[in-house]
Amino acid sequence: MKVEFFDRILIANRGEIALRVMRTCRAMGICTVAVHSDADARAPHVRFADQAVHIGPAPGKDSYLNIERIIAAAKRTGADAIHPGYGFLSENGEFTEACAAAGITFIGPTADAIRKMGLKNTARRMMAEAGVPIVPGYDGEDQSIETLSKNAEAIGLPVLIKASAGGGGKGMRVVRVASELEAAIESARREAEKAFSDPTLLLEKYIENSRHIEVQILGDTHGNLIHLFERECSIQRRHQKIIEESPSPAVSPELRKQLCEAALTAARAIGYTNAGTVEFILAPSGEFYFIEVNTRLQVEHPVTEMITGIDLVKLQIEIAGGKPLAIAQEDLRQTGHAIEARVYAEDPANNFLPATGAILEWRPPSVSGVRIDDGVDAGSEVGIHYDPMLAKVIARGPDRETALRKLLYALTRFTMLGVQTNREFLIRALEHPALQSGRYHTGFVDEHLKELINKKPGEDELFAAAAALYLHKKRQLEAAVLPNIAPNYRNNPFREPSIKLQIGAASLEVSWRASTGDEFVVTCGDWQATVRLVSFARGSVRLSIDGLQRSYRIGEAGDQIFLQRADSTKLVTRLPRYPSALSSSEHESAYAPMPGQVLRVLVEVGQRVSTGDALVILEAMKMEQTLRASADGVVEAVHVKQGDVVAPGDRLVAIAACV
Ligand code: MV4
Repeated sequence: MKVEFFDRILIANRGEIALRVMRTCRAMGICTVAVHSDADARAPHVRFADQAVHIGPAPGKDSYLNIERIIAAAKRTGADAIHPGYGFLSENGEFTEACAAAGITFIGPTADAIRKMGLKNTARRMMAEAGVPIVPGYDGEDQSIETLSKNAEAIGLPVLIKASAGGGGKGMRVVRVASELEAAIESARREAEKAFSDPTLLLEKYIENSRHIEVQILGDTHGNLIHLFERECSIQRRHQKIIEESPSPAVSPELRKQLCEAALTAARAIGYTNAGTVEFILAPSGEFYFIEVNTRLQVEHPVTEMITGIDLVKLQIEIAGGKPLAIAQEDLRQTGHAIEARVYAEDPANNFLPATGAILEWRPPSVSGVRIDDGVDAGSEVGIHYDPMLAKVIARGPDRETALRKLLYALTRFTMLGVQTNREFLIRALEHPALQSGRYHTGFVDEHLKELINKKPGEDELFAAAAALYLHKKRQLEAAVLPNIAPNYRNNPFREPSIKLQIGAASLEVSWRASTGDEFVVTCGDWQATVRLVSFARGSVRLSIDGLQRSYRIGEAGDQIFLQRADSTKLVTRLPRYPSALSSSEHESAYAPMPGQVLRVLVEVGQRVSTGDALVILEAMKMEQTLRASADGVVEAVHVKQGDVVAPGDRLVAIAACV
């Protein structure tokens, strides 16, 4: 028997989606080829693949976006098809054509479909013609300021200006007052030209408080077309989705029929093949409108897989191989409920600034009904070159409440240490009454931001106590095994041991007194508690603090100690117990850690300072940041004054040794 199907597929992507595609290839008995940049030589997707090809330096444009290198890698390894994942080259018509020219099958829609849907004005016109509801607006060729202004007035404010070639919110402007219209058009036009080399704009009535709902579609090359129901994606921040679910709490069976029918009409109008998504916005009135088509497998596709039991990647591969769809619309059911949360390396309290660093520990939990698609491992470096999404956690249940509870539980049990993530932010979002009720819209994150990032009071002391007792116990055990290692330890057995720690802007001194066995009386400022060390292992402690027993996972990197509890994570830094004064030739400086403005200068030249003393208060990323002395000494120079705007790395205060 001649096997005509693919023998080997190259995955032109990285991270979780490369792994996810490879798992299906493996299940189908198809060999996999990974590609990787310098930064990813030992990445999980590279290790999982049967073969891997190095394609260039870390920046995306030199590696994962380099069409020539990827085609060459496919030829070299004899891959007969390429799966692009999402992002990178997944919606690039030129790449699709380059695959065809090289005799390699592109697993996705045609170059024609990608190009037509990549231009929002073309897509809008096609949909209008096909009878799919579109938002009142203007998508004409005449781009003169007069015509655009006239049309904006006719549509009525508020108006949303969109870049035709746009994506990710680039070139988008909401205009609420007529006097700002012209300036907004000009600036959107400049941004579109710069980002997409295409200044074409379109105008739409801006729908306030809308929900973002999309329908998954699949078409084969034999004219069969199906939908796989909707996904609700309204929990986003700056066009980055965070939480997605299906079914949408806002969609009735009647509305679902209309949405899915509209999506099929859209797909038919394009002659769509392979997997795609038709996006709609749902107005508070219950009316819905087409906004765009995504011509790729989407990040949130597992939500659909969990409620339909369908492997979308398997069907993508079969469709690309020319097979007719093996399932009919009547065979598909939306069973139960699924919710996905995206774990990003970022700091929500710092304007969601991407976080970087080495992952010390990474332990996805095993919870029935919960799927975790991750792309990193302990030892992975999270850098600046790629998308900061580390993992997706997707939970399924017979109903929404069960799915939500399982997702929350999985997030509380997911150990991730070493790099700041949005884990706690996700937990708070999922616990929020507005999300739990299902009555939310795309303004959810902005509206509730304060509640979602607020720190719980009194937690620092608990974490400081956990860190201190962990270090104490570790030192004690090491001293018992190797008495030479800590010669100073217990140099005075009657003195109360203590340790200085920094958590955020606070420096805390934790001291403890052993009573019996592993029971301690711990003091930290005004806080005092009886703490029992229930168990101790490398990387974790279980403590009973005034009778409440909980586990803390712990990762150490030099003086930095990362601690994680079910619903909270802290970075604790060890400070020298007796801060050493600078020697006469040494200098220390405080530098601006990020762009900001000087709110207050707290020291003057000649003033003596001790380690940890506040020097300057900056307002950066809308937060106050206190910069502190890193050594004992004398202020030698103050380089800034109140109101100054500073850039990252600018020197603020210099400290010299005391003489
Ligand atoms: C809209 C809209 C309201 N009215 N169009 C289009 C691209 C997608 N990423 C967001 N899009 C929207 N298009 C009209 N006519 C609302 C959104 C939208 C949105 C807009 C601003 C800020 C956040 C948003 C989140 C989801 C959807």
